[in-house]
Order: sequence, then structure tokens, then C-alpha cells
Amino acid sequence: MRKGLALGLALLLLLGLTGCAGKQEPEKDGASIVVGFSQLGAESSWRIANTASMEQAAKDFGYGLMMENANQKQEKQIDAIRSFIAYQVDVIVFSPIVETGWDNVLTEAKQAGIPVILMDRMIETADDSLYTAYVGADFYAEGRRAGEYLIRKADALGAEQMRIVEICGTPESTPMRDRQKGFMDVIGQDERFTVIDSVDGDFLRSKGEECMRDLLAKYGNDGFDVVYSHNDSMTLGALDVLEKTQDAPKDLILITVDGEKEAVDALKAGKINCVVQCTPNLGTSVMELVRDMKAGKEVPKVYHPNEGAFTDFDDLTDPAVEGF
Ligand code: GYE
Repeated sequence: MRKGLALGLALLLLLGLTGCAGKQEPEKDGASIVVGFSQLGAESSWRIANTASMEQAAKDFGYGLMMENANQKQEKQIDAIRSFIAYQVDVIVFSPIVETGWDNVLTEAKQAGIPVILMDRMIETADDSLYTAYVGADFYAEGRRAGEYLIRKADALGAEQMRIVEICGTPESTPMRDRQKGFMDVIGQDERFTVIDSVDGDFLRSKGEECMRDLLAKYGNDGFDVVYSHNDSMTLGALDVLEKTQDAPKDLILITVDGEKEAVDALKAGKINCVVQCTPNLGTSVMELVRDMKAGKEVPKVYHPNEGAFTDFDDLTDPAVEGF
């Protein structure tokens, strides 16, 4: 109830500011378009940058943005989407924390005639008409890039055996699943590599620390050769622990995903070996879609930004090697 009220007030304020009393023809000008955005949380630097990108893009396009942060709770995202439907926003954008469990609420949005854009993460559904478009990274390709780097590294070192520990993101989320699958599809058949453990770090820096402490306690300081971590926040947490550990494994290979500044700096400093890129700057692409959808244009169902990886094979003095 309280949240409904807060949203109502926010909308009134917004309408007051833009000087219109009700919904207008959306094509007329940007100010008449209201986007309801359910962000999943604030778990990582990636997420914080992604929220900022959405806010900035809404401003640039002159759209009203009603944003709700779900603090990692699927129920809260469902509540937020329901409020957006109640307030008849023009478009709903959301970043689903996990892949399943959205069919009911998205059916409600569809029945209300409100189009939905999935931003960042995918859903699993038998009915693709429940969303109009997806804007976000190809996480499977990211996982493959991590695996391809490792093969190149093992070749360069002439390594015969590598024991890998994997620090995973939020269970059942698209980036967790696909970064794991892409990686395994590349290294799985190569007998040099064994994943000795996969632990859940929930994309959080604090959990990355915890995971590394547990892994060192379980396998000892000489028990693994590679850490594949599904995001930078967890990697940086793990690195904090490694730097404080006496006799920490010396030639440990660290592979991470995202590309935030602190991680890219750690790569340049020789503390991380490979940073697979995943851009949080999706706001402009999302708002372009909103614009085109409201103008009645056909929009692509899936949009992936172009991404690559920075590694210790690259010239890291190149100014293009930069984090967000
Ligand atoms: O890699 C991680 C964040 O879904 C791509 O979520 C996103 C991931 C990102 O918490 O840092």
C-alpha cells in the first residue's frame, strides 16, 4: 500500500513537473512518455553503473522514469511491475533477478497493453510474446571468451594440468548460467582442465571474500591454479583475501567478468589475468527502443552490445584498455 502511494506521488510530481494532467499521445514529445523501471538491486559496481545509465538516458530522452529497486527480491520486482501496470506507464523495463516465475505478472502487463523490455537478464518462458525486446549482453559468449583465454594461457605456459575453482553469480540468473555454460563448453573437453569446485558468491564482493577464505581453508594454499569468477565484485573480494594471505598461491590465474575500473586497474597491475567485458551502459539502447516502440516501429527482439576481453596478452598501456 505504502509503496503504491509513493509511486502515485512520484507520478503526480512527474506529471506536475512536465505540466500534463494525463497520458498524452506518446509520439508528441518525450515528456509524455513514462517508463517504469524495476531494477533488481545494488549488488555490484556493475549494477550501480547500470542504474546510473538508465537514469541518464531517461533524462537525455526527456522521459519520466519511475524506478523501483528490488534489493535482490523477486517478490519486490513483481510488486513493482504490478504498480507500473496500475499506473499505466507507457513501457515497463525490468532486469529479472532470476529466469523463472514471471509469466503471471507479464501476462497482466500484456493484458493491460503495456509493452515490456527485458534489460540485462533474460527470462525462461514458453511465451515469447510476454516481452517485446531484450537488451543485454550475450553471457554465453562471455563465458566462452573466459575459456578461450584460459586455453591460450595454458598453451603459453605449457601447463599440463590446471585445477579451477569457480565463483558463481546469483543461482538461476542468466549471467550465472550462461557464463558457466560458455566456459565449460570451451574447456570441458580439454583434459588439462578440471573444475574442482563451484561456489556461490551471489555477485557480491563480501561473498567473494567469503568464498576465497573457504576455498583456501578447504584446498590449502596450493590446491588450485585458476579462479574463474563470474563478476568483478566477487573477484575483487577474493583478491582482498589473497593479498592478506601469507603464502597465498603465487601464480594463481584470475579470470573475471564485467570490466569495472578497479578490476581493469588490477589487470594492469598484474593481479588479474583476464577481464571479460560486460557493459552496464545499456540505458541509451533501452530508451531508443522505447522511442521506436512508441512510434510504432518494428524493433529487434534481441540486442547485444559489442564486447570483448582485456587480457595479460594485450598491450595494457593502450588507452582503449579502460574500465567503467
Ligand atoms: O555481471 C554483475 C551484476 O547481470 C550482467 O549482474 C549482470 C551481472 C553483472 O551484479 O556484476
